Formats: sequence, C-alpha cells, structure tokens
Amino acid sequence: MEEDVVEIPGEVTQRLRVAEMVAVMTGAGVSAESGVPTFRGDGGLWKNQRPEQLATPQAFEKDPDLVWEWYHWRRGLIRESSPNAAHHSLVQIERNTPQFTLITQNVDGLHLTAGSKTVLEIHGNINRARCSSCSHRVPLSDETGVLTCGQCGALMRPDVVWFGESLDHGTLEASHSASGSADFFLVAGTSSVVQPAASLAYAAKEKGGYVLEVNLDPTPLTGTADVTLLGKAGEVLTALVEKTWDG
Ligand code: BJW
Ligand code: ZN
Repeated sequence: MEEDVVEIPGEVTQRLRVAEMVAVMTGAGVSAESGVPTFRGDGGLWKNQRPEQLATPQAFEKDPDLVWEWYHWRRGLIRESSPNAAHHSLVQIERNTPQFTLITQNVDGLHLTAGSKTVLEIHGNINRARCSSCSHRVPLSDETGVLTCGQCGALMRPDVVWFGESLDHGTLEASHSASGSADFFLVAGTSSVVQPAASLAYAAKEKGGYVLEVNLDPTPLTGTADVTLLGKAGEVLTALVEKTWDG
C-alpha cells in the first residue's frame, strides 16, 4: 500500500529555515500518538470526564478524593507512554534554530523526556503535587489516594493550572515575550480554545510572525494562521523537519 505523503509547501520550509526565533505552542494532540488521551473531540475525554468538571478548584474543594483518583489514573497512563515523532521533531527544530522556545499546555512532561531544552509548561506538570496552603512541592511517582503536605499537613493538590486559576506569572511573561518576538510560530495539536494559551498565536501574528498550524482538523485559529497543515502531528512535523533541513 502506498503511504500518504505529507505535502509541506516550500514557503513554510523557507520561512522556518531562515527564522532567527522560533516559538512553538503545543497541546494534547501532540501527545495523542503516544497514547495520551486528548481533552476534547473524538477519542478525547479522560475517563469520560470533561475537563471543565474535574479540572477546577471547585471540584477539588467538593471532592478531593475523586479529583485525586482522576489524576492518579491519568498519571498511570502517562507513565506508560513515551515521546512520539512529534516530540522528537520538535527537539530537531530546537537544534536547528538560533533561538527557540517551546510553550506547552501539556502536563505530561513528554517534551522534556524527549530532550527539548527550553520548555515552558504553562499548565503545570502532572508528575508534581503542591500544597494548597504553603506551596510546598513534591515529585510524584506511584502514590494513591488524597495526599497531605509533609510541611504543614494541609491538602496537597496536583501542580497543574485549573480553570479559573491564573497561570504562573513568570512563565506567562516568558511565553508572551517568546511569542511576540518569534518570526516563526508553530501551533501543533491544540484546539486553540483555552485562554490565555490560545491568544499567543494571535499575538505572534500581530507582531509580524509567520504562523503555521498543524492539526487533524481546522480550529478557530485556522482563519488567522498563514498555513494550516491537516494531519497527524507526528507525520507532519517529521516531514517538516526532513524537508526543511535534509533537502
Ligand atoms: C491532533 C492529533 C494528532 C488530536 N495530531 N492534532 C477569555 C475568554 C473566554 C474564557 C476565558 C478567557 N480567559 C480565561 C477564560 C477562562 C478559561 C478558558 O479559556 N475557558 C475556555 C474553555 C472558554 N481559562 C482559564 O480559566 C485559564 N485561567 C485564566 O485565564 O486565569 C485568569 C482568569 C481567570 C478567570 C476568568 C478570567 C481570567 C486557565 C486555563 C487552564 C486550563 N487547564 C486545563 C487542565 C490542566 C490540568 C490537567 O491536565 O488536568 O488544561 S483544561 C485542558 O485544556 C488542559 C489543556 O492544556 C487545555 C487545552 O487543551 P488542548 O491541549 O488544546 O487539547 P484539546 O483536547 O482541546 O485539543 C486537542 C487538539 O489536538 C484537537 O484540535 C485535535 O483535533 C488535535 N489532535 N490528535 C495533530 N495526532
Ligand atoms: Zn503545606
């Protein structure tokens, strides 16, 4: 059977090859080929739960057992997964670019496992817990149940950003700065509906950056992006790297 070949327009590779500053925004679609479920759309939903139902401070206040159970279950899945071709391609892009910042909404840590160096995890990391009272942080491995703080005894919570919560100020500042100065901004595997993450591509475009979107389907960003390549992130990004630097 003939394999599908992803067509990468020459304009895209040309722009990427000459870019001084590349910024990338990734979302759950980039980890989908590692077997990590996305939040929305077909095959999405973690354990049939909408993120709006469990990824909130209100849900945690009401039922910390349920929320912790959900996160322990997700962490177990993530522990079994490994980076895919999309993560590896982004490592290659970083190596080939003078200045590079990878902004990720993903909490699975797979970009760091793959070897990306400059990574801003704007929604936190599921493999850490932090105290809801004193901000003490601990790495997690195979814990179960509700966790309490070793420093002050208060409830620990996953070290992620829930709906209605502010993103870490410094991380958000760094993301704005990278987006605003990027001459090439790549948005991959995100539905581009969650703020403030979704706004960064528009900011990059306004400042004159070239915006490439990679997704299985069109998103609200598609009308604004310079080019949208529809396909699996692993396949499209592999083809992008090959065509940009290997011929
Ligand atoms: C593939 C693929 C393959 C699949 N290859 N592609 C302004 C306007 C309106 C609302 C707001 C606003 N400002 C703030 C808000 C409220 C809210 C918000 O944005 N709501 C919207 C839903 C409307 N934002 C917040 O509350 C944020 N806080 C904030 O702004 O604080 C200040 C403030 C507070 C209150 C009021 C106003 C201001 C915080 C947002 C935190 C989001 N947290 C979560 C959970 C993290 C922890 C956890 O993991 O449990 O982050 S929600 C969830 O969504 C998670 C994700 O990072 C995030 C984005 O999802 P993502 O990555 O885009 O995944 P999907 O599943 O949506 O999409 C996958 C995509 O991949 C799809 O497009 C597929 O097609 C594609 N795909 N396979 C390529 N192989
Ligand atoms: Zn504490």
